[in-house]
Amino acid sequence: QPVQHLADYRPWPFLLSETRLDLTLAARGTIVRAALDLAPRDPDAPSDLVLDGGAGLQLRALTIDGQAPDPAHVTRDDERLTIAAAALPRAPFTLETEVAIDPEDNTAFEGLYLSGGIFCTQCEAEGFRHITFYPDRPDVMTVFRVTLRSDLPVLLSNGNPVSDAGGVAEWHDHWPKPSYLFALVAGDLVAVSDRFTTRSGREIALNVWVRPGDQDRAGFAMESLIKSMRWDEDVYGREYDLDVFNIVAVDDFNMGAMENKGLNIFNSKLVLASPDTATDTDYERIEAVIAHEYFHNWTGNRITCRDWFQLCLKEGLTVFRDQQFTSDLRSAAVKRIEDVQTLRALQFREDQGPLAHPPRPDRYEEINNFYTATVYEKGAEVIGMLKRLVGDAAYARALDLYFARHDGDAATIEDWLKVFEDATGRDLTHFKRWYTDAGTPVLEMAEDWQDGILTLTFAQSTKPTPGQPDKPARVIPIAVGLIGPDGDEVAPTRVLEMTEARQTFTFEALGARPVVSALRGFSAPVMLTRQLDDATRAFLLAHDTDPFARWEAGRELALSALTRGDEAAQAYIDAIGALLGDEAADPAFRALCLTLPGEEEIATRLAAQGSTPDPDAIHAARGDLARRIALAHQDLLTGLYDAMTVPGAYSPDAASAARRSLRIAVLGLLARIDGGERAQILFGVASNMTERMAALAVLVRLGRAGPALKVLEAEFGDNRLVMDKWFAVQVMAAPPGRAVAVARDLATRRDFDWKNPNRFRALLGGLAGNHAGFHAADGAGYDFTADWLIRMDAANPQIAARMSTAFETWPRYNPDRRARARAALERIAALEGLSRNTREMVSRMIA
Ligand code: BAL
Ligand code: ZN
Repeated sequence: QPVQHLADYRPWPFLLSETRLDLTLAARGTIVRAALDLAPRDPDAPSDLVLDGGAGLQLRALTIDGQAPDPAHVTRDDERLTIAAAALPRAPFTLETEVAIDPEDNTAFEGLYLSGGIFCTQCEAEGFRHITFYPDRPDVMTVFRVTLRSDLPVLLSNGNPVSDAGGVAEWHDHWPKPSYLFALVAGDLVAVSDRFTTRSGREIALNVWVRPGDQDRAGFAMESLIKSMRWDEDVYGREYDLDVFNIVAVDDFNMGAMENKGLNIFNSKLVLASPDTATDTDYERIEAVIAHEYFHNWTGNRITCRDWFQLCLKEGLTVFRDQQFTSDLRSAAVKRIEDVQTLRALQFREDQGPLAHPPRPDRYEEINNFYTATVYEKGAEVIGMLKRLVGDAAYARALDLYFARHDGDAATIEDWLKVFEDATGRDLTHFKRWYTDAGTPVLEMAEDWQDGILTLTFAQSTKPTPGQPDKPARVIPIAVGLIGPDGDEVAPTRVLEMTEARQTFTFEALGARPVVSALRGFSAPVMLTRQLDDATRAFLLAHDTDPFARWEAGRELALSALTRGDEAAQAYIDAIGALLGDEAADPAFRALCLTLPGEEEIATRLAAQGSTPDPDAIHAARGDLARRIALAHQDLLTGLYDAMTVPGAYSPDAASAARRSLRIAVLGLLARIDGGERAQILFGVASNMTERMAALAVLVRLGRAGPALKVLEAEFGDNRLVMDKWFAVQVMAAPPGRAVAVARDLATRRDFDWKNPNRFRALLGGLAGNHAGFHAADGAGYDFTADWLIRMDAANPQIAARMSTAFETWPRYNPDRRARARAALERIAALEGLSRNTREMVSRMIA
């Protein structure tokens, strides 16, 4: 497949009014009969009928209106089937095909496959073409009628059930949809069921389908679904539109979950939770992803994407909506800080390296390589900026217009921006750069104070990214507040709208020089730099009324302590002391302030400043600073550790999770001076997985986790999700010098079922997450990872290609590491038969 270009988009030359599928399921030789009601878009301009579908489809029959076409008019290659225009009627016609496929051999988990005896599908982005010949593109939307034939007890597809008897089930989805939203599931499953009454009084049957025995871990997913349905009605006025909503958990899944119409399929780690097996983070993630997939019903399914370049139209908006949902249900302040941390860890990192691309790319070879932090998380940030610029009321009007105008459409970013223009009268031509330009702008702020007037001068610049050497200025909303010398706010938050490369804003009639609280709420995804002394940062950490800016002040102090030596470290340690004693602050907020920036984040910061990060030095500096904090505040920390116990039975609610998060942050610090005693005790007494895993991570870091690992394995050896954590923590928290050896050892275990994406990610993702371990000076981390990418690529190209991003930062390290990383990447690139997925990723990285 050649490079795809946005500029080459053309509508499909046929209209498709209905798709009928009839599948007789078998591990080998599943028979798929498809009937497509087609008509030429323009009967006077005959066109060949080109259908996607590759070598894996064994074609058994093909007819047009019941007649087999002349074989001379039918051609096939590795990716598609073409019927010449000469063989096609000028009027509406029905194309029928029959193919055989082998789900059992499908280790790529794209199309129809088997996961532990359950037949399931994953069709986004281009999986449907592995099931039958089809116009597998998102702008071809139609209604589906599906018949499933199997002895398995549960047979599910999209839409509403029509009948289910004697091993044959029929489903009808009357909402037109593209093929990527098709799904089927067949298996021995049981449901946790409930009902939801929509605001217009319609009764919806809800089911979360799991393996027999897992029902007691599916209740939280159901609660989350009901909350999501209510929230989308209350906040966006969006009601559910079928009679049933099914969620199915499967163990082998490339992504987190998938929003197929009325039949969401989930990675089991994002459905199953119980206090003894799942952490607070797991619970929060389950709640958010259940919501995310549910919200797609309107932002993604009812309004879909015209082509895959527009992926952020549905993903950015749906991430933005799930972030709002979590903010409303939990702590908005904590959620915002967590989202910024994720953005910086994944998206800023992506923007800084060879894989940088805009939220709406204009070329790709393999679309699966663009399910990225830039499309998802930055896509959401761009919507947050739009909302900030137009205001909440105008945002709500624009969204209502979007749903009214585009329901049933396959839409574009241009359509999206036009509804904002029409709803607000604004011209968003300049703003659109956020969608088309890659890279993270650096925003420099300078202050001037004279005669009661404060002048702020901002200058923005963005480094070149692949294919985009010039970076014109963008529209940047900069939320600013002013704090007086006594700590009181003297000016409420004002959103400055920067549109030029350099721009000045003034604040007048001020009594005394205030301290500027800038980029409040992280009002734009930029890197703010300003000359600020540590005392002023400490002042902001103590007094800023904006929680993000307050946390950010502490973050800057921490980074300064980690990169500038002793004096800066003392300023940070003192400021942390003040925060530890601030009992009015949310414990989760205090935990976020107390957790030092990760090693990867420190490396990203150093690289942005033009330095070469040294992974071992970063690891050592971070450990030293944590030890100094623990020594300086031993009494306060010990008091907090005892005070933050959560009495009673475990509950995953935000307030309880907040206390546990502070206790865990404190545990991590105290372990620097108590030799891991508290962690040892906590691991033994805790009955919830949150505290047990936190304790285990500490013990692994200290090299004394052997007995605890054995205990956990004995207890949960047959629980895949717990064992994934067990694999991951050993590699991620290992002392860097041991990380590769530990990973190598674990990879030889019988239960290292590497074809399972979760297990593979646990081990290889664990190593990639151990910054100094992955970047070991001898290149062992690179070599080990490359070996496994090569092996995985032959089985599951999507997973190999995504994991290859472990290498995306390689150009920022020293020449020796660069040479070793490059050699590992070149070894992959030289491989014959490498997938398109991994080839594209590796060649972009070494371009
Ligand atoms: N559409 C792929 C999975 C998700 O983003 O919801
Ligand atoms: Zn999504």
